[in-house]
Amino acid sequence: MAGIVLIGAQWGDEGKGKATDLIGTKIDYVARFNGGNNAGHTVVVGDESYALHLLPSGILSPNVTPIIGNGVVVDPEVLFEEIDALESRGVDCSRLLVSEGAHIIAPYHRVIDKVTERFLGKRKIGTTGRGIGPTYADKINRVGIRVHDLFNESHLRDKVEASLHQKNQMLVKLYNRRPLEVDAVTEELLQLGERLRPYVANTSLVLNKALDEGKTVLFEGGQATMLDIDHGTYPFVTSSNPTAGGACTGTGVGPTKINRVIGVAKAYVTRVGEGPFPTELFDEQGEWLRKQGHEFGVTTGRPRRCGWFDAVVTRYASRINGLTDIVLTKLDVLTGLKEIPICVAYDVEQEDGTHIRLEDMPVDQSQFAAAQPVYETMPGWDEDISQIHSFDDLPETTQRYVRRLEELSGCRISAIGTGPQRDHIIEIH
Ligand code: 2SA
Ligand code: GDP
Ligand code: MG
Repeated sequence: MAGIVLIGAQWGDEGKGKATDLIGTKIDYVARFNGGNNAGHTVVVGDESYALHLLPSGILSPNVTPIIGNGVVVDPEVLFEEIDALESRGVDCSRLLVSEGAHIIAPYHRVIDKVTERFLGKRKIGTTGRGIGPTYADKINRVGIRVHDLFNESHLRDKVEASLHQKNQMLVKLYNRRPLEVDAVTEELLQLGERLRPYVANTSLVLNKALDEGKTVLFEGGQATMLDIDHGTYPFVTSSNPTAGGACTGTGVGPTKINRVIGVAKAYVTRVGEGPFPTELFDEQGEWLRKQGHEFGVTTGRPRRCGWFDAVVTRYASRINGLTDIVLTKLDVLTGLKEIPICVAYDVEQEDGTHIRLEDMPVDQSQFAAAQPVYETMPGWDEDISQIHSFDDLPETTQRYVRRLEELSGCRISAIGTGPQRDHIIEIH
């Protein structure tokens, strides 16, 4: 039995898609457990680059069964578009299984997401606009629509009515928009359900059986630790649990079935959307990282905010997720820097003017927003590391940088990404 959880250790876009696919060659199932098509994974296979949003990365490996778990929010239109696009490139998607219990993103969730952001004004979250927050809000409010609801017309109509009741009042009174029609929405959802039907399964049962039979399951997180609704930089977070615990609730698999938790961290940090980011660079060095690392959103194309590696964040991610390993990606992007700063702690000015040094992530977000990074500086390297396949062959200064990050993060670094290709990875034994 092997349950492996793979999550983002920072603010997302750490290169989880690549790491998933790398492990994907040795595994039987890849299950997504949180988020929806707000995620964006770029997976490069040979000369082909695939941008995946809702589908698990394992879809690209023919021997893997890809699963969309109950914790995911599914926009069926986006799912079909993604399936069609992959199938037109020769990727077989027929193995896909979608949980009966996953919640559906309906067109009105996308509208509410965008309207809410507009009304929040300068307090906006910087969402992807994909309807993620409003769909999870319906789930928690107990007026959500789940995949299995799409197969029973009268039942579905009742649920749509309950779900639209509140929203129509809000849309009409608050936002001066037209109310949504129960019949039209029900009809649209029924049609989407027909196409979804062949993929639908009791995925908790499938996964538990597989684990009991000794198969290997990779639980693939979308977004990342610092975007977690409970443990992230609230309210500048997504609406799900991208942390390791989410793998259990989001698939219906118990924690005793998880053996390994891998956190993916970039050798620097990026963030998309609003919210505090202590090591953010606003100067030409930030611009340089964005250019070297091609840091633009896979889903929205937004430029990503860039900054130096923050060891307080990865130390926190190690704790919150119980990490067993870190995969450190994009180390090659730092090539050419004379010196590389690493944030080892935060300096926070108190109301009375005194300063405190924080080694651990504060829960109080006003403290986090005021945190100034305390840097330690390591020497850089000039050599091209993308063709190196063994840790011992890396330049001395590169090895020292990695070892220091490992020490500060409190978790073993078991692999390093040295380029965007699938084989640009060094495993450290
Ligand atoms: P949402 O849409 O409700 O989940 O947005 C809430 C916050 O979560 C952030 N978020 C992300 N951050 C990084 N990467 C994400 N996926 C895409 C990618 C992003 C893109 O892989 O590049 O293309 O823009 C992702 N998804 C959600 C979001 O920025 C908000 O801060
Ligand atoms: P995810 O959301 O965590 O799956 O990451 P994204 O796919 O959004 O962003 C990561 C980007 O980095 C992708 O374009 C990957 O191809 C690329 N990438 C991953 N690992 C490496 C690496 O080690 N070096 C370089 N240069 N690029 C990488
Ligand atoms: Mg991404």
